[in-house]
Amino acid sequence: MTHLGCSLLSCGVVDDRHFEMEDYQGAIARWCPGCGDHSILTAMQRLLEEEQLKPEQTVFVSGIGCSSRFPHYMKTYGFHGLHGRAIPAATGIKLERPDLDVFVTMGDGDCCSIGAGHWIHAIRYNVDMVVLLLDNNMYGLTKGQTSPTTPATFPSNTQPYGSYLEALNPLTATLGVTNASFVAQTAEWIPAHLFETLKAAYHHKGFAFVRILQRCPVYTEKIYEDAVRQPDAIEMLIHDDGIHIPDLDEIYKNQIIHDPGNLDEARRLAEPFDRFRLGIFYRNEKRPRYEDLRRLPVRTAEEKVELLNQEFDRYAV
Ligand SMILES: Cc1ncc(C[n+]2csc(CCOP(=O)(O)OP(=O)(O)O)c2C)c(N)n1
Repeated sequence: MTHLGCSLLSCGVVDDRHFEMEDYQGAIARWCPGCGDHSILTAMQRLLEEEQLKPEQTVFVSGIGCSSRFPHYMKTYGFHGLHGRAIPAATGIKLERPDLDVFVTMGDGDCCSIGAGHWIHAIRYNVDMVVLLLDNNMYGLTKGQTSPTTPATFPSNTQPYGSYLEALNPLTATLGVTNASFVAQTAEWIPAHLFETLKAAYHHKGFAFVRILQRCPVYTEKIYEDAVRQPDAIEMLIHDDGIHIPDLDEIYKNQIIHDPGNLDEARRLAEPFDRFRLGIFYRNEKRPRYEDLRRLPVRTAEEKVELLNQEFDRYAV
């Protein structure tokens, strides 16, 4: 850590810390070689460095899964909780400590299966946090069971003759929920796009949902194989209010101009299509946030203790 810029902490002490990328690096990641989670971790550490987020003011929250090991690999606060329960934990943290930057990482099983109820309601609550769906289309940690986002006919341990159902679409699902405020899709093998998407999500005030297409080299290698090799398999949504990286124009020639303020068009573009569409589908900063709407009386610590004691007295025998 070097000491460059200066800012005044609320207590009057000068905070002249400048954070380098290694200041955000936690334990050595134990993901498989070739796992897309490595690239997402690096992009996130780059983001924290660029934004100079204070490690003690930053929290990563996860459920259970390979992707949910994320908090261990960040040198910030972290909470590695229960399968499917990352969002309620993160919501509690943010409501109690609105001064913290809260990030959530979930796998597709974690978010779209066991955690689906929390996911849907959290979109409506629109509490300010960055929520990343690391979508490898399979239960990775438990070794290859069909998840809600497994493509139809793709084989797994639980459906060896191929997944019976059409995959759930996390983009249309999110965009369909009342009060959705930010929905984006990116891919971990396009680091520049991944980084810009994370940055846009971080700057959004509200529930910023990002689905990251993520390679699992063990169970779902085939799913994104063509898309990684053939830039033609990608279609970029570009706009002045969205993401446009001129350096990628030469590689990703399929582009569509999409205004992220247009919800109907966002829903249309999120429908299944023969290419993977990447970019910001929808962004609306005017959507109400639960933390701004809930009306809680401001009480001193003494008043809280007094109220607690009154409650205890009610149950005294
Ligand atoms: C209540 C509960 N049910 C089931 C499990 C077993 N389990 C652990 S991780 C996991 C799925 C992980 O898949 P995903 O969320 O897609 O994340 P990935 O490992 O692919 O990153 C399951 C079913 C558990 N830990 N807790």
